[in-house]
Amino acid sequence: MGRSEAGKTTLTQALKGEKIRYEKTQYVNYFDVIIDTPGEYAQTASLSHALALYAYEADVVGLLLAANEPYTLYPPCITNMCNREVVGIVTKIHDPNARVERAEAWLRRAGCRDIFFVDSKTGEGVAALLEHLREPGDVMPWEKQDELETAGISEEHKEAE
Ligand SMILES: Nc1nc2c(ncn2[C@@H]2O[C@H](COP(=O)(O)OP(=O)(O)OP(=O)(O)O)[C@@H](O)[C@H]2O)c(=O)[nH]1
Ligand SMILES: [Mg+2]
Repeated sequence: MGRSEAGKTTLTQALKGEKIRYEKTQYVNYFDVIIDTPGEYAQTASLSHALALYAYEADVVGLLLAANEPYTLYPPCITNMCNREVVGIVTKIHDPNARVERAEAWLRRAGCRDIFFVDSKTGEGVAALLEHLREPGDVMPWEKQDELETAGISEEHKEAE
């Protein structure tokens, strides 16, 4: 969750290894394991209650903050409202107006202990986030090739089958 333009949908695409394309979020989207919410839910009091409900459907809640945001929506210690793990995610870290340390400080003040720094367009930092979210048995995209090679199967070989 996070305000509109914070980069929630773009990060969702990056986590799924998809081509990045702009798509305004108009309603809550359930991808297989990711719940992407519209920024308006975080910005509008009457809609914000929905975020509390969706948080309870998640194992991990990500509070997104773009590094170029001029102010924060997150009040101090807001993570205490939620009995799920809450991680902070700073996006747009290379924006010309990025103030990464300030964004990090805002997320720390909100109560996030683990904070990730990403540029979803280049993919920087996305692997660290995936690693954090990894569950036993998950195979990361970059491990797939190693696994096939260990098993003596090359990617071309597999495709030819
Ligand atoms: N360079 C860069 N651009 C980003 C990054 N994240 C998002 N953007 C751009 O910022 C714009 C808004 O990103 P979205 O992912 O649509 O933002 P959102 O949080 O889903 O916004 P809503 O759906 O309105 O709530 C798009 O043009 C993205 O390409 C990032 O990490 N780096
Ligand atoms: Mg969106």
